[in-house]
Amino acid sequence: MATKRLTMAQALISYLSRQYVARDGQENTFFAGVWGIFGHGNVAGIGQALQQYSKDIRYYQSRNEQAQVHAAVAYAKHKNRLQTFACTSSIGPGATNMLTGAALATINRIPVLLLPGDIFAERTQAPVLQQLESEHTQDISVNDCFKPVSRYWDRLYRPEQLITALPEAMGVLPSPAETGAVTLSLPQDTQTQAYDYPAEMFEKRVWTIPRPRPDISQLQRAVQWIRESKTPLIVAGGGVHYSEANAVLQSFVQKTGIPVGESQAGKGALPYNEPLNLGAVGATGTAGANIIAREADLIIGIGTRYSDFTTASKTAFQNANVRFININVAEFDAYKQNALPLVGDAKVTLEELLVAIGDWHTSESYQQRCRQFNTEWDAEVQRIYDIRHQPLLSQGELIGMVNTFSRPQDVMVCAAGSLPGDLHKLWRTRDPRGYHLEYGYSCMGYEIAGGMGVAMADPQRDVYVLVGDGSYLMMNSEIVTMVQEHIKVIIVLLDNHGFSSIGGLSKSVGSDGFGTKYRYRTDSNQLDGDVLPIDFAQNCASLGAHTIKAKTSEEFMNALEEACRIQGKPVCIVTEVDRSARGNDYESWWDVAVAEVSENADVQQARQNYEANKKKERHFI
Ligand SMILES: Cc1ncc(C[n+]2csc(CCOP(=O)(O)OP(=O)(O)O)c2C)c(N)n1
Ligand SMILES: [Mg+2]
Repeated sequence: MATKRLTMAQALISYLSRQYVARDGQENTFFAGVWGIFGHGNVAGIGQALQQYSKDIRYYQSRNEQAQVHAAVAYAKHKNRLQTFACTSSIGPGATNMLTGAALATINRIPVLLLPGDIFAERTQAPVLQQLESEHTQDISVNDCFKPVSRYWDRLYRPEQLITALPEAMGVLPSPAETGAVTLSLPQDTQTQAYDYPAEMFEKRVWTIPRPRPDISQLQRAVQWIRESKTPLIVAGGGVHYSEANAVLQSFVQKTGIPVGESQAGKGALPYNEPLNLGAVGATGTAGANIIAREADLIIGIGTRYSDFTTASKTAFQNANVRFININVAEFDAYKQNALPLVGDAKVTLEELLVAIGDWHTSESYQQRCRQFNTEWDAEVQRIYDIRHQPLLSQGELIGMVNTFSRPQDVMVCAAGSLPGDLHKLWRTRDPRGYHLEYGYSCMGYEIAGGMGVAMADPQRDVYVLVGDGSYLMMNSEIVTMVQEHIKVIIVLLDNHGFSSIGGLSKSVGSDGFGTKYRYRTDSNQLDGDVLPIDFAQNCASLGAHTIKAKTSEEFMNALEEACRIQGKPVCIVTEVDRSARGNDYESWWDVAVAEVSENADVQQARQNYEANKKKERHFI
């Protein structure tokens, strides 16, 4: 057997550069590169290997290990999971900085390979700098924290363990059903140890991504259920995008007359102006989608994991006889809501259903009602887009300006705060890739790093990152990486002096926005003084971004024009928005538990409302 003598890190990097995936006959490298920050836990191992193989696989330097995972995940999400990055870190804090990113990847079902450095396998030196010691075992490090947030986890004490670990990791990463974060924990000494690896390990390997089809008898039953239904509704989730099922979904909807509600991950499954697209469904849904969901006798979930936002905390589906059919490549999700599970790829399953269903369609009156909802909703969106709030802009009109200004193919990126709820309802998605919301983990700080990942994945499109002041402050450092890499995104920073979203939530639970404003502490010992003097424009300019301040709608539109002319570096438009000019909820509810006892009358009232709403929560057993 031919062998190649390499360090474990060299073997790993060399192997990664030769992994490909193929779907529908289209082939590409699976790893677009390796993100990393070096420390003593990876500089001599992975760092040396990356330098040696820099012609085969590109190294990218980030400012923060969490941010690099966000960038990788955003990249992979935009690529419909067909390509991602590996992320390397040192041991200790560098490694644990990636934990949040790992959880985000796994929750959103997005592939990313994490390579945290680990303490010496040899142990002679222990405790090393940044080592967490345990009195009970030496077989533990902070990297064990990755176990619950990874789909696959391993620690490689010996270089030859790579030979069996890597195929297992690759069995998970490109798998539509299994994917998420994969963590290979790499002790710093093991990374540098040499071994005679089998040469065939370094040959090009293509992993075919299957399109599994559902069980035929389940499919026939599903057809029967659909034919029996009078008021069915499709709930489109992220799986529609990942499977690239948009076109077949559109044919399915047009042929069967079944309307669609979209989850955050599923938004853009259909264009906003497809007549039977009711838009956002659930806690942040449109009136039409939520009314139809409430009455529907059949829900067809496609690629959705039924988060509480999608189901309005299990209150969205109130028809006593409602049944569920779930099309999902992951068995775990397919069985949710006590559904008839069609375990399979969304695209081919819809193709099969389309044939099997024949000429059946919903009644003209039902379709007419749904089309009416679509039209009425668009008028509501326009009303909000047209608001000219004084003296500060409202968030809704700002979303309207970005939407109207951007081209259909451009991408809007967001993750946390009050923006996601407004965007879910108000963003007119014209292209399946146009709406990028990380709402599985809704992680403050994802926005800018994520926007960079999307821009790297698709340089033909302009990327608009919509970010609140809170999220911006939590993680803005990848602006520097974009400057370094000549990457452009347009960051629209909405300054409302703190957490408008949680402030509103706090009010709704009777707590008056406590702790959610960016204000000075005063003699009353509360954070109720003047607003903090944060100069966001100077802040992003200091990192190297082209920065524009805008106050009025006219200034904001001019700023967008100016932003379009800038090339090869990030642009940041800083604008103040009115914290109190918030969007409405439409026919929906979200379960946030309220204090059962309190001396505060507002809390008592909130609790009463809470208990009344909670009665609508349903089990589907
Ligand atoms: C990492 C992280 N910490 C805390 C939260 C809880 N949280 C959700 S939104 C939010 C406030 C966001 O503030 P900002 O970005 O200014 O947006 P705004 O609410 O003002 O629209 C907080 C603290 C979160 N989603 N992510
Ligand atoms: Mg804010």
